[in-house]
Amino acid sequence: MTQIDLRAGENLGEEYRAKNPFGRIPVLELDDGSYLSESQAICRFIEGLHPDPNFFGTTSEEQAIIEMWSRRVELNVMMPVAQAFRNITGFFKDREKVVPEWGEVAAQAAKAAVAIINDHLADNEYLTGNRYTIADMILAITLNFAKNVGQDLLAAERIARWHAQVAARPAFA
Ligand SMILES: N[C@@H](CCC(=O)N[C@@H](CS)C(=O)NCC(=O)O)C(=O)O
Repeated sequence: MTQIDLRAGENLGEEYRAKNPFGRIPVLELDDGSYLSESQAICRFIEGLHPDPNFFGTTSEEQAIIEMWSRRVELNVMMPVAQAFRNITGFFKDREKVVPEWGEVAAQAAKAAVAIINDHLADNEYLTGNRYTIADMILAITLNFAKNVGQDLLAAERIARWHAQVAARPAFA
Protein backbone atom coordinates (compact mmCIF):
# COMPACT_ATOMS: atom_id res chain seq x y z
CA MET A 1 0.00 0.00 0.00
CA THR A 2 1.28 3.45 -0.87
CA GLN A 3 0.12 6.39 1.25
CA ILE A 4 -0.64 9.57 -0.66
CA ASP A 5 -0.16 12.90 1.12
CA LEU A 6 -3.33 14.84 0.24
CA ARG A 7 -2.44 17.90 2.28
CA ALA A 8 0.79 18.25 0.33
CA GLY A 9 -1.14 17.76 -2.92
CA GLU A 10 0.73 14.61 -3.89
CA ASN A 11 -2.49 13.44 -5.56
CA LEU A 12 -2.39 16.41 -7.92
CA GLY A 13 1.04 15.73 -9.35
CA GLU A 14 1.74 14.29 -12.78
CA GLU A 15 2.79 10.89 -11.44
CA TYR A 16 -0.46 10.36 -9.53
CA ARG A 17 -2.67 11.81 -12.28
CA ALA A 18 -1.24 9.24 -14.66
CA LYS A 19 -3.00 6.69 -12.42
CA ASN A 20 -6.20 8.69 -11.91
CA PRO A 21 -6.61 11.83 -14.04
CA PHE A 22 -9.11 13.16 -11.48
CA GLY A 23 -6.39 13.13 -8.84
CA ARG A 24 -8.50 11.44 -6.16
CA ILE A 25 -7.77 8.58 -3.80
CA PRO A 26 -8.11 5.63 -3.65
CA VAL A 27 -6.49 3.95 -6.64
CA LEU A 28 -5.94 0.21 -6.97
CA GLU A 29 -3.06 -1.03 -9.11
CA LEU A 30 -3.98 -4.24 -10.92
CA ASP A 31 -1.63 -7.13 -11.69
CA ASP A 32 -1.34 -6.05 -15.33
CA GLY A 33 -0.09 -2.60 -14.26
CA SER A 34 -3.34 -0.77 -15.02
CA TYR A 35 -5.18 1.34 -12.41
CA LEU A 36 -8.70 1.32 -11.09
CA SER A 37 -10.24 4.21 -9.17
CA GLU A 38 -13.67 5.02 -7.70
CA SER A 39 -14.21 3.17 -4.42
CA GLN A 40 -17.33 1.36 -5.59
CA ALA A 41 -15.65 0.13 -8.77
CA ILE A 42 -12.74 -1.14 -6.67
CA CYS A 43 -15.13 -2.92 -4.28
CA ARG A 44 -17.01 -4.48 -7.19
CA PHE A 45 -13.72 -5.75 -8.62
CA ILE A 46 -12.77 -7.28 -5.25
CA GLU A 47 -16.20 -8.90 -4.93
CA GLY A 48 -15.62 -10.46 -8.36
CA LEU A 49 -12.45 -12.05 -7.00
CA HIS A 50 -14.10 -13.06 -3.69
CA PRO A 51 -17.82 -13.47 -4.43
CA ASP A 52 -18.74 -14.84 -1.03
CA PRO A 53 -20.10 -13.09 1.00
CA ASN A 54 -22.05 -11.12 -1.56
CA PHE A 55 -22.50 -7.36 -1.07
CA PHE A 56 -23.57 -6.20 -4.57
CA GLY A 57 -26.57 -8.48 -5.11
CA THR A 58 -27.14 -11.72 -6.98
CA THR A 59 -30.31 -11.42 -9.09
CA SER A 60 -30.57 -8.47 -11.48
CA GLU A 61 -33.43 -7.06 -9.40
CA GLU A 62 -31.40 -7.22 -6.20
CA GLN A 63 -28.35 -5.72 -7.94
CA ALA A 64 -30.48 -2.85 -9.23
CA ILE A 65 -31.99 -2.14 -5.80
CA ILE A 66 -28.56 -2.14 -4.17
CA GLU A 67 -27.21 0.18 -6.86
CA MET A 68 -30.21 2.46 -6.42
CA TRP A 69 -29.41 2.83 -2.73
CA SER A 70 -25.67 3.17 -3.28
CA ARG A 71 -26.31 6.00 -5.72
CA ARG A 72 -28.85 7.65 -3.43
CA VAL A 73 -26.31 7.58 -0.62
CA GLU A 74 -23.36 8.78 -2.70
CA LEU A 75 -25.24 11.56 -4.47
CA ASN A 76 -27.51 12.76 -1.64
CA VAL A 77 -25.39 12.19 1.46
CA MET A 78 -21.73 11.63 0.60
CA MET A 79 -21.39 14.45 -1.93
CA PRO A 80 -23.11 17.07 0.28
CA VAL A 81 -21.12 15.97 3.34
CA ALA A 82 -17.89 16.30 1.33
CA GLN A 83 -18.97 19.67 -0.10
CA ALA A 84 -19.90 20.93 3.38
CA PHE A 85 -16.56 19.80 4.76
CA ARG A 86 -14.57 21.32 1.91
CA ASN A 87 -16.44 24.63 1.77
CA ILE A 88 -16.92 25.25 5.49
CA THR A 89 -13.40 24.31 6.58
CA GLY A 90 -11.52 25.38 3.46
CA PHE A 91 -9.43 22.23 3.89
CA PHE A 92 -8.51 22.20 0.18
CA LYS A 93 -8.41 25.98 -0.33
CA ASP A 94 -5.00 25.58 -1.95
CA ARG A 95 -6.67 23.84 -4.91
CA GLU A 96 -10.28 25.01 -5.19
CA LYS A 97 -12.52 28.02 -4.66
CA VAL A 98 -14.15 27.81 -1.24
CA VAL A 99 -17.70 29.12 -0.75
CA PRO A 100 -18.70 28.85 2.93
CA GLU A 101 -22.36 29.64 2.21
CA TRP A 102 -22.49 26.74 -0.25
CA GLY A 103 -20.97 24.55 2.48
CA GLU A 104 -23.88 25.42 4.79
CA VAL A 105 -26.41 24.65 2.05
CA ALA A 106 -24.71 21.30 1.42
CA ALA A 107 -24.74 20.48 5.16
CA GLN A 108 -28.52 21.09 5.23
CA ALA A 109 -28.99 18.94 2.13
CA ALA A 110 -27.11 16.06 3.79
CA LYS A 111 -29.32 16.41 6.89
CA ALA A 112 -32.49 16.33 4.78
CA ALA A 113 -31.33 13.20 2.95
CA VAL A 114 -30.47 11.44 6.20
CA ALA A 115 -33.96 12.27 7.51
CA ILE A 116 -35.46 10.51 4.48
CA ILE A 117 -33.24 7.49 5.12
CA ASN A 118 -34.22 7.53 8.79
CA ASP A 119 -37.88 7.19 7.73
CA HIS A 120 -36.99 4.41 5.30
CA LEU A 121 -35.31 2.44 8.09
CA ALA A 122 -38.65 2.20 9.95
CA ASP A 123 -39.61 -0.73 7.72
CA ASN A 124 -36.15 -1.93 6.74
CA GLU A 125 -33.42 -3.43 8.88
CA TYR A 126 -30.79 -2.31 6.35
CA LEU A 127 -31.03 0.04 3.38
CA THR A 128 -32.12 -2.66 0.96
CA GLY A 129 -34.18 -4.75 3.37
CA ASN A 130 -32.99 -7.51 5.58
CA ARG A 131 -29.34 -7.82 4.65
CA TYR A 132 -26.17 -5.74 4.84
CA THR A 133 -24.82 -4.57 1.48
CA ILE A 134 -22.34 -2.17 -0.12
CA ALA A 135 -24.99 0.58 0.20
CA ASP A 136 -24.88 0.26 4.01
CA MET A 137 -21.07 0.35 3.93
CA ILE A 138 -21.07 3.59 1.95
CA LEU A 139 -23.59 5.25 4.24
CA ALA A 140 -21.84 4.13 7.44
CA ILE A 141 -18.43 5.31 6.24
CA THR A 142 -19.95 8.61 5.12
CA LEU A 143 -21.65 9.19 8.49
CA ASN A 144 -18.48 8.27 10.39
CA PHE A 145 -16.50 10.73 8.28
CA ALA A 146 -19.20 13.38 8.79
CA LYS A 147 -19.02 12.93 12.55
CA ASN A 148 -15.22 13.21 12.52
CA VAL A 149 -15.45 16.54 10.74
CA GLY A 150 -18.16 18.00 12.96
CA GLN A 151 -21.32 17.05 11.06
CA ASP A 152 -23.14 14.71 13.41
CA LEU A 153 -25.86 12.97 11.41
CA LEU A 154 -26.19 9.91 13.65
CA ALA A 155 -28.73 11.18 16.18
CA ALA A 156 -32.04 10.18 14.56
CA GLU A 157 -33.45 7.09 16.26
CA ARG A 158 -33.50 4.61 13.37
CA ILE A 159 -30.21 5.83 11.95
CA ALA A 160 -28.68 5.29 15.42
CA ARG A 161 -30.15 1.76 15.62
CA TRP A 162 -28.92 0.90 12.13
CA HIS A 163 -25.47 2.41 12.74
CA ALA A 164 -25.03 0.44 15.98
CA GLN A 165 -25.84 -2.76 14.06
CA VAL A 166 -23.32 -1.94 11.32
CA ALA A 167 -20.63 -0.79 13.77
CA ALA A 168 -20.95 -4.09 15.67
CA ARG A 169 -19.81 -6.05 12.62
CA PRO A 170 -16.21 -7.23 13.23
CA ALA A 171 -15.08 -6.31 9.71
CA PHE A 172 -16.53 -2.82 10.05
CA ALA A 173 -14.73 -2.20 13.32
N1 LIG B 1 -15.97 9.15 -5.94
C1 LIG B 1 -14.61 8.96 -5.47
C2 LIG B 1 -14.29 10.05 -4.47
C3 LIG B 1 -12.83 10.08 -4.10
C4 LIG B 1 -12.47 11.31 -3.28
O1 LIG B 1 -13.13 12.34 -3.38
N2 LIG B 1 -11.36 11.21 -2.52
C5 LIG B 1 -10.91 12.32 -1.71
C6 LIG B 1 -10.46 11.84 -0.33
S1 LIG B 1 -11.59 10.73 0.41
C7 LIG B 1 -9.67 12.97 -2.35
O2 LIG B 1 -8.90 12.28 -3.00
N3 LIG B 1 -9.48 14.28 -2.14
C8 LIG B 1 -8.29 14.96 -2.55
C9 LIG B 1 -8.55 16.23 -3.34
O3 LIG B 1 -9.73 16.56 -3.58
O4 LIG B 1 -7.56 16.86 -3.72
C10 LIG B 1 -14.48 7.56 -4.85
O5 LIG B 1 -15.49 7.00 -4.40
O6 LIG B 1 -13.38 6.99 -4.82
